[in-house]
Amino acid sequence: MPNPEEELIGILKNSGVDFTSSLPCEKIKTLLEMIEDSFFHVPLTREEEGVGISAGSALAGKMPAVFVQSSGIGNMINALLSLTGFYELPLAIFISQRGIYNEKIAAQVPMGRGMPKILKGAGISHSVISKRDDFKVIEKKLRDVYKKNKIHVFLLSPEIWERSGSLMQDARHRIHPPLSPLNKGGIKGGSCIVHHASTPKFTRYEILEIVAPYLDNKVVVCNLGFPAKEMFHIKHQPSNFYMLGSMGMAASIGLGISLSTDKKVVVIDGDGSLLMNPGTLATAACLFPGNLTILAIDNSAYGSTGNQPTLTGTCVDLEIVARGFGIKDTAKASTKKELVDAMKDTGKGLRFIHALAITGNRAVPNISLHHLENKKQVMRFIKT
Ligand SMILES: Cc1ncc(C[n+]2csc(CCOP(=O)(O)OP(=O)(O)O)c2C)c(N)n1
Repeated sequence: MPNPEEELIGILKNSGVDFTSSLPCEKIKTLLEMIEDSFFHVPLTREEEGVGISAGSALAGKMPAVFVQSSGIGNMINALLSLTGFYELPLAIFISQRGIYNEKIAAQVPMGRGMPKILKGAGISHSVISKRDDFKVIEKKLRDVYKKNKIHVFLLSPEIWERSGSLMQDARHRIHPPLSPLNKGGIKGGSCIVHHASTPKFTRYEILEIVAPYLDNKVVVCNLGFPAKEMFHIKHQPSNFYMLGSMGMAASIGLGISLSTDKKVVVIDGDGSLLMNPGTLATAACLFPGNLTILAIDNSAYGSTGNQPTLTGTCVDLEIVARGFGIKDTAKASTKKELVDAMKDTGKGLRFIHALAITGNRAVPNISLHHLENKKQVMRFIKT
């Protein structure tokens, strides 16, 4: 008997799906690797982008399917209703539904559990796929999607993959370029390799250890996933704000804080997250807070969900992006000295530090501080 990932891919192929896109969720990392190997596939920077790209592909006669996690639906709704739905284009959306089964991240619960009601409110039809038996409905629904030009959401429970043991496997670490041979020259991934003067030596954890002494007495916004967990492990202080959800918002949260207090603010961001919301760099450049440092730890991967590559490994230089958006004080750092030199100047104006990292997460425990207690501590620090 094929494993559930193989079975699902077979169903998609039989149904004529020929254009896929995704943004990683840890619970479907094995499925995503297999999708990438089996179909034309676009790696996304934000889920909403997948709606636009899929609409374009459908306009060109393709049969698109997008794979995201439940929180990503929050990033898609407007485009889904005013583009895909409004123009009556087909789109199958496979959602890794969080917050319903063995969920370890409390921030996943509100969006994950709210999914059926949110979809109902938006007038988007959905099917609950909580076990393999439920796969039967997928083929029939896909027929409707592509024949009648409908949007249909499949809510996939993590239970499906856990039963097959695939959740236990660690995702292979893919080397760039991430684009599969099935993309047949449609995307020229290899033509825009970013060349950095020096190659990174440190993991995110090691970078955090180096910069930790420079975070004293500063508000530190820690990006969700491993950055927050590793920071908590290395140096917890009451002024650290640990994100548990809201991917892409780290720099925006830091900007909001820096515009509202004289305290120095450091944002620990990630390349995948910054690519999801790069416009916030323009807002920061324009408002020019005198106390904000954005430390972008660029491991060229969605490290927290299994090291799926991001486009900073092929096309994008985040320091140039920051400069292009108008941030003048930028630095690139891949050695200890470069990191320390860059961190010494934090708190003087608006600064963007592009720290190059190698992939790898440290096996640290979850954050033991309750998120409301975390908020209270940070607010107290800012107030004093
Ligand atoms: C809207 C949304 N989409 C996807 C996810 C799943 N997710 C959590 S952390 C993460 C990776 C973040 O990557 P990056 O910003 O590069 O930081 P790294 O983990 O590599 O340090 C992803 C994709 C999410 N939490 N929210």
